[in-house]
Amino acid sequence: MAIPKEELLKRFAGGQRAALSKIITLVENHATSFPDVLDELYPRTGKAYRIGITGPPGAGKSTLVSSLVQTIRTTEKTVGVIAVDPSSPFTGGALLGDRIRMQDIGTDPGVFVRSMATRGSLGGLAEAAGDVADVMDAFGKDVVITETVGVGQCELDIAEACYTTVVVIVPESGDAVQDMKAGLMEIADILVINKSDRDGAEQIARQTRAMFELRDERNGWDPPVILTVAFKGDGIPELYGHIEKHRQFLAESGLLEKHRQSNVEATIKAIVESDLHSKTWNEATLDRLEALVGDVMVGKVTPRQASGVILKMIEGP
Ligand SMILES: Nc1nc2c(ncn2[C@@H]2O[C@H](COP(=O)(O)OP(=O)(O)OP(=O)(O)O)[C@@H](O)[C@H]2O)c(=O)[nH]1
Ligand SMILES: [Mg+2]
Repeated sequence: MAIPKEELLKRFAGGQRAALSKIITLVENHATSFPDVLDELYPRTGKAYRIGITGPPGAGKSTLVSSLVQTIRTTEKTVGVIAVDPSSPFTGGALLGDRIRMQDIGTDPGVFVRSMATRGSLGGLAEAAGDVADVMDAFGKDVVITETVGVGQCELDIAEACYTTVVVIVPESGDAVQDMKAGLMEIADILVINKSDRDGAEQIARQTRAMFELRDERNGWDPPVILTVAFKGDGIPELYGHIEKHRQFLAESGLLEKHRQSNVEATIKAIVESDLHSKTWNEATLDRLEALVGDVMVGKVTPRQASGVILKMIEGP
């Protein structure tokens, strides 16, 4: 690392954006210093309110986030944004493009935006997204918004690790509502029908409200359904109002504390699992694996017997 860790942490504590950016990179790349750095920062986390925004590709999530950030900024709160594996670049049209309303957030010192690509073998995407959110939290962001494309379980998990999950769909999903992946609807604390300047928005709103009425209330919270036109900012203050209401609901019912606890549990498990994984596969076990594959192929051992051999190697004598 070019800058010594102590100096980097000092700059981070002093509110320097470059240090924030650098630490996120360390964390993302699993640099050797990253567990230390995260441990140093951990006591400073726990203050940021975490909002997850998820939905199908191209639903207008980034545009909505830009607009939401502007609404939040009118309250002087600072915001961190994490865009996980966006199919279109967050810093492109939606953020800095020709939409006058969107222009400010890219240069606003109270806003920090970071895109994260899918991680290869370095560890779980969910774990990394959680770590980056922790870093922004420790930096002092009042709100951290994570945008994920809600198509995979991992992305849904990331969204649900946030305190308030906003699911964004579009009128075109209308016919698909019945067989809409249950997962997406299940995790919604707030449902947004974006692009409601298009036909069918009211209809899908009615359908989804009916769906929500049929199912059991989630711990006493009824997910509101809101119509928005993200690039005009229509419906965004209303959305923020519902996010605040949900936050209040969680705090007063004690569910926020429970949510935090289950996030801590998930984090500990994820670290244990990823450490076990990296301890398992070293040069010796990988060599043995290759040999065992051959043995299985010629019928000398079964896959289960082969895995027993590997497990014995790890457990030691
Ligand atoms: N008509 C209409 N178009 C919108 C609205 N909101 C966003 N869009 C457009 O939809 C397109 C996709 O917007 P994005 O904000 O990039 O969508 P996204 O969901 O973040 O996309 P991915 O991150 O790639 O999944 C852009 O061309 C936006 O300008 C809206 O309310 N109405
Ligand atoms: Mg996006």
